[in-house]
Amino acid sequence: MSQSGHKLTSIDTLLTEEREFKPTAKFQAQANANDQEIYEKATSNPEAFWERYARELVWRKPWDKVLDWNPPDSKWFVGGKLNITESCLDVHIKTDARNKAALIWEGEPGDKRTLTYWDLYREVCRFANALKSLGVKKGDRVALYMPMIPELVIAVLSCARIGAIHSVVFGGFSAEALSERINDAEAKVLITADGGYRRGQIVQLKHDADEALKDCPSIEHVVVVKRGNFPIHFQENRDHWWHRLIDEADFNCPAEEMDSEDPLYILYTSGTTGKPKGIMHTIAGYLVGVYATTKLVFDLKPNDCYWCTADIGWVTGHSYIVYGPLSNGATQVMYEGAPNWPDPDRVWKIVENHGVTVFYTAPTAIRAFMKWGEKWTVKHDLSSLRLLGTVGEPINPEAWMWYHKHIGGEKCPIVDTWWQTETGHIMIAPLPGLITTKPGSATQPFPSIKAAILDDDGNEVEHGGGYLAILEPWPGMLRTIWGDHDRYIETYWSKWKNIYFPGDGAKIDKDSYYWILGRIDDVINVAGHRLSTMEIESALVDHNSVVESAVVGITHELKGQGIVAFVTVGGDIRTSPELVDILKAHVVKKIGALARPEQIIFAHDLPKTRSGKIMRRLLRDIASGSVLGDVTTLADPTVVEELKRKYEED
Ligand code: 7RM
Repeated sequence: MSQSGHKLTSIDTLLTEEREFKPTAKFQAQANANDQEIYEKATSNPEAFWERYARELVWRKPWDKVLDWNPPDSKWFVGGKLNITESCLDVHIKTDARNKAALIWEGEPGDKRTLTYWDLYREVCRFANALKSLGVKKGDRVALYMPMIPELVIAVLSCARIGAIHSVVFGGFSAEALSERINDAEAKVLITADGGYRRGQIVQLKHDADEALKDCPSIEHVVVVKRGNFPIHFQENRDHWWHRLIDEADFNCPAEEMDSEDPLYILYTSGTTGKPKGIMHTIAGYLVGVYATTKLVFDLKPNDCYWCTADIGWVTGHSYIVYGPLSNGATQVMYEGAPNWPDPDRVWKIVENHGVTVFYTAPTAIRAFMKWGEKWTVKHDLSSLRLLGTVGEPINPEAWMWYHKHIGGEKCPIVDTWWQTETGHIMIAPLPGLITTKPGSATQPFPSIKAAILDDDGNEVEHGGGYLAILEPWPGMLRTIWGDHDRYIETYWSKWKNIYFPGDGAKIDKDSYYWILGRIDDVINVAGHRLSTMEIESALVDHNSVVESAVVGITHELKGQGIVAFVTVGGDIRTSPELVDILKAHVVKKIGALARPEQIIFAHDLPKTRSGKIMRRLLRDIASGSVLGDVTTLADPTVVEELKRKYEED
């Protein structure tokens, strides 16, 4: 049901984007996927498609059956035995990759470390033994609250090596958020650090962890990495220095044999309401999914230098920093700090210094780069780049074009990848050697993935907008919400029968391309028309003075809802009442009078989650004069306070 109470069938789509970018013959010739047949074959036999990639990985015992589908419960590679770290580490130290860089790490202050596959293997074995010495066993939960340092990758893999279930909690979360997650998973050990660096400041991880642990009875031990020289409180018997523990630990740690369907990790996602959901993934299907998507979508080759800018505290880091790239034997860059520290060209400096070839980031970061301006990108030689990716939100066509031109030098394919914490791996994205891209579209489902646009009754929308749906199971799908299988069924499987409901709106065009329109909860209803925030925002961003925008609906006497647009302008643009009129007219010109904003509010910044997604819910509260809802997941709480003040003045 919509906010105004009508029954909804579809979303009206207004914006049209005609630009197209074909893969070059040169790119196609070298691509990991360069035969269109891959799609047809995968559609006609999805299980055989995944099996092919499963065979490229390390198994102790092969599976008896690829899929056991008992809706909404799936089991993949049934009967298989493996340890995921053997596909990420052991396999590479037996090949030429043994002495190749696995992680090229840079700390925010400028310190650097490089770990080869051999180094990483040894460190993982040592720390796995250290965890064992603390009594951690197969099936135990271990919480991680760490900065983006190599020890975070090592700790994740060490858990997997001994069959413990990791639960990474983003280092920017509060003590309260940490304790809630530790308690839900009943974690036995917490791994943290004295601190980390962000914008030149010290993030007091151990201090916050101590706060959190006042209320966490399940925690028996805490391991602390010494990242800096930060004074911390140390509790004898409970707390252990990482470096002391590994000093005493053996370098040899045989991997625990696990079942395909044993849990690998829990990762919490905070929805708009209720407590965070512990999304649970199992081992084999997830591994096969991240391995194949990394190989085909990012087109990784042994000599690539890959960089995903996400934090490992988010699923993007789990799948496309830890398990996907390492199972592919990739060399990757990892960076600890802020993208604009000490200057807005830090990211481009890293790309140039390390010769990054494949770069994966979020639209929110791209819009920030746009705002900071090209003077920072032209300072660096970005010619090593050959493929770009985006994830996390719909990318506005103008941001896509900017990325294409100023970062990709008009020669790099862009892979816009739609997926979720729940899906585990990429679900809709172009294969860069095969698919013509269109700015703002995630293009086509990954081979074998069966997506559709449905209406409320589950009827397929053939052209136009509606709810995105996934019709068949896929290997990396979540298996449950930790401790709450009913909520799993209720949240994802009760909208239609045996069909997965991701909660996003999307439209499909004449070429069967998918355009993700954002979260269903954000859809605006103007005079009976359902408008996606994404299209109005993209119309605003299309104007050359605007770099970012968020639109929300507020109650309107006549129309049901009226549109309020929050707008951030480029670094050198002055705002004025004239600009308000110009922007309103621009939206009307781009998509029609229906989408004309009632109000435009200029904002320095928009409220975002710590992973960079715009929180329209809070803007709705501001625009409708309501009491602000939950602000605990905001990256910067001062942003809403300022906007609230500003809105009240306007
Ligand atoms: C990977 C990740 C999931 C939600 C998802 C969408 C949005 C993600 C795209 C996107 C448009 C994309 N996991 N989303 N990728 N929207 N185009 N390429 O972000 O669990 O944190 O978020 O993010 O709404 O449902 S997540």
